[in-house]
Amino acid sequence: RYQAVIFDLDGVLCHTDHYHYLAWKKVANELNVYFDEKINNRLRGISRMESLEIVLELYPKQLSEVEKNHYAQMKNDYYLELLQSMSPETVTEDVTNTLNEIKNKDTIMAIGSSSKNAKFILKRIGLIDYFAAISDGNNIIHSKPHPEVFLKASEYIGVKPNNCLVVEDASAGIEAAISAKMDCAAIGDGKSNLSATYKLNCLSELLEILY
Ligand code: B16
Ligand code: MG
Repeated sequence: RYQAVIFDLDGVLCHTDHYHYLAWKKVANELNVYFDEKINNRLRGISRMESLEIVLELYPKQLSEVEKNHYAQMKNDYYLELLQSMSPETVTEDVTNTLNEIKNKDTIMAIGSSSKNAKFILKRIGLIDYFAAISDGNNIIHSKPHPEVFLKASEYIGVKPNNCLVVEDASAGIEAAISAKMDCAAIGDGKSNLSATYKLNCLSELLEILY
């Protein structure tokens, strides 16, 4: 039934979600606002500027657009620094084995990520060649939970939404998949979202759903 799998990136194929946390934590410290893992979970899957708005919820003053851009830039600069430690060796066996199995079965694979750094990360960790198309933060206007990023991915690969399965770690992403009329397998933090079609304890459980 599923002709294609659309993977989210952060929190699914790699653990850049922790780097996002550290980078936002640095910005929060700079602004002297409280920030923890629970707040960070709300940032999963949403865009950089929308994430900043959530970080600023506990900030007493109103920032100008220039100041907001400054903090968003600061976050991304630090995030990019943290990404320097990523390499093909940081990819888990669970991820590599699963992608190889899916490739062998000729199921199409694509990326549906809100990140503007998606291609850079995929190149760094050596996974870019697995994907027939990459839909990311650079080709969308609305970020998750809007379905645009997944609808664009399905358009790029020429597979109808109904025949695509999304893998997500974020509630915003699960909702985006459902609005795109795609089934969704939730992993990690996403498992607590009741709307997901399937729940995965590890990525290779995807193979049981697909074949
Ligand atoms: P960037 P995903 C998302 O990636 C992250 O989960 C989210 O925390 C981040 O704010 C967003 O990308 C934008 O990332 O600042 O690199 O453009 O989970 O959709 O792959
Ligand atoms: Mg994610």
